[in-house]
Amino acid sequence: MTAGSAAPRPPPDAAHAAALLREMLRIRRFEEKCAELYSAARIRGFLHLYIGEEAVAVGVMQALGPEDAVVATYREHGHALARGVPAGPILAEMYGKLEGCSRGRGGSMHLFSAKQRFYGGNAIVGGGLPVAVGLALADAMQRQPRVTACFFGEGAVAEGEFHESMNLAALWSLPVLFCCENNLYAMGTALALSESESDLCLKAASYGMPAWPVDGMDVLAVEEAARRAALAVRSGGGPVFLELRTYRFRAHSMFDPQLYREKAEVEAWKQRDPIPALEAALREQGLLGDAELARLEAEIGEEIAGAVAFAEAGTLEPVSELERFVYSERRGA
Ligand SMILES: Cc1ncc(C[n+]2csc(CCOP(=O)(O)OP(=O)(O)O)c2C)c(N)n1
Ligand SMILES: [Mg+2]
Repeated sequence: MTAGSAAPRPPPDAAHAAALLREMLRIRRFEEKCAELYSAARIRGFLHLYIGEEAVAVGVMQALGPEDAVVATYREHGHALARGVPAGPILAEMYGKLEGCSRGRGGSMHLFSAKQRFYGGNAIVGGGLPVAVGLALADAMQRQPRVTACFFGEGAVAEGEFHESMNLAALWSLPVLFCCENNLYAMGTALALSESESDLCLKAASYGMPAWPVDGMDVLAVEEAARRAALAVRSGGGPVFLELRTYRFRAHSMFDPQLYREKAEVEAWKQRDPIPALEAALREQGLLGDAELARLEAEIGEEIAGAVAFAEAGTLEPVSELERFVYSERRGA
């Protein structure tokens, strides 16, 4: 797969397109700050950045309502933000603080928020798929017209859990929207080097499920496909598989010399960066100017500064609490 052409399409609705731009920029600036805080050793452990892939999470979230559920991977800061988990508790989680959305016990890879029906943050490759199928089974049994959106990387297709989950979801016609983020690499392994069949939609089709490839660098295309897919899933048509073709601009994690890909390839994909592409489309239509963009950046900067202050001011769990949650607690105790 090549980076393809950079041809931003005219936005259909200016206010909505501006909201999409804002969401993608929030994620980009938030993660740039995370990288900085990681270098300063304020954040420790693993950190996987989503930079370059923002259009996928932002586009898909447009098709979901608060009643729906989201399951993601360890590269999930953008999904959590776009789903409405506040930036402060996300950052506090990365700091290992009690005020974090998982009480500081999960870190970057285990963001969780029941209020937003955000079920992780799953560090095990493919581990989120059976969780999503279980959530969808519960919804189907309760006859709730809900959708569970399950994000995972193309590396997950090598896992047994992927096949088991796809099979059961299709067999039982469960309301899962499978969102495969195909960024071409699983750590340093290119898809074509690990799969005998690298057409991911064909794999999904083998389970009898509708499957479409989508330009994951075009937020409007992602939203359109996700809306169509979510409608089909919600109306009882069973699962749908989207292959979202995207690219991560940064390393796999903070430790990765990136010897497995050419700099020219990275540069070619950066030409398709979804944020400047949408900015350019809005500018071309006279819907965005320097002043609006500066205001947007200032608002986002303020939100992020607030999140940093929140995380910095947070507390570390006392050692006496460390054994809590090893076993479930009696309710009301
Ligand atoms: C079951 C399992 N095997 C191996 C790993 C180590 N590992 C972490 S990330 C990763 C690559 C996954 O790539 P992909 O699914 O394409 O997601 P991406 O990182 O590209 O978003 C691997 C092999 C793991 N976390 N879980
Ligand atoms: Mg990948």
